Amino acid sequence: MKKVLALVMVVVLALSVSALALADNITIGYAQVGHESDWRTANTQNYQDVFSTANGYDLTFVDADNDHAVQLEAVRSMIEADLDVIVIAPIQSSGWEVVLKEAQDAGIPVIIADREIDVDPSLYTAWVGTNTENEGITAGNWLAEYLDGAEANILVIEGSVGASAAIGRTNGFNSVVEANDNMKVIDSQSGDFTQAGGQEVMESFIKSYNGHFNVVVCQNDNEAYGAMDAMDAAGITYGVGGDVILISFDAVHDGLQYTLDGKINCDVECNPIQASTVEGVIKQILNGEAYETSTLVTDSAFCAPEKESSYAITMTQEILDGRAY
Ligand code: GYE
Repeated sequence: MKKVLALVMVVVLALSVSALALADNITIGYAQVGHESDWRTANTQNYQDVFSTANGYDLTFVDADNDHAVQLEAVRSMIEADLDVIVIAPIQSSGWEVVLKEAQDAGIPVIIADREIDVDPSLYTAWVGTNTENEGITAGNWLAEYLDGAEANILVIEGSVGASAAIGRTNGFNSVVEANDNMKVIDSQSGDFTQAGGQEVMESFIKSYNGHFNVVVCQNDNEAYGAMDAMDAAGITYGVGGDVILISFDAVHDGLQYTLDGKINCDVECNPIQASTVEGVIKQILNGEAYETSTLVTDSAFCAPEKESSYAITMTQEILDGRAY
């Protein structure tokens, strides 16, 4: 009997110790956009690795499947659960005032990550992400230099409507187009940052403009994979020596493989590995230290091994081998 009692006591003790350990963990909510792209999958994995139980966190992860209303609801339940910190990768840039005010009233710090939102910055605690307008400018500059004055009739497959990553890349790229008389955007449609969307838009572009375009810009790698499938099916060649110059964004592993192979001419990087930077800011906030209210995750651009560029690094096997995502 005594033995049983001792055992029960040990179990109770062990349970309360682990409950204590859990209670000590920092509770983080991550309201993720969805799973639309390889970039997104890498970003999710990165958050799960960094905000793990072993690292002292309890992560509430919600995949909002590119639905703004679902994402708002996810944030609301995180506020209700009184988490220590909420991180939001906003699907769209507008519509955030009310829920951010609710988080603020509840005293929960909010980090906006990856994309940007159109609100007064006093409504959130900090921002960590990439400069997508600069990415668009880099793509435009790479193209202007590559063309060397030749005519460009450009089709753009944009990212998701209302997403700052799409708005920024469009604005940045268009600013270079406007400054170059030889460059013209003949059409621009959303492929929703997905491979299926990229393929669908490219198929309809081919129907409307076959023979009248020589540049395709896809605002992420997955859209580029879809556009390649559509061009393959229509017998249109692209990349180094092809009918069409193909530009992409993200520079995830497969995108860079295509760049190395000369199928994508230029792939502008957007780094999905942002969780450690976010973690650094969270630690400062929770420790009551001074923290960065805005942290830029920097990235480069890569081009096919055909022609040197002042705006992109020439792709090599070593660069590809060194990629973690
Ligand atoms: O380019 C795309 C993803 O917000 C920067 O979202 C991110 C974009 C990225 O779905 O692949």
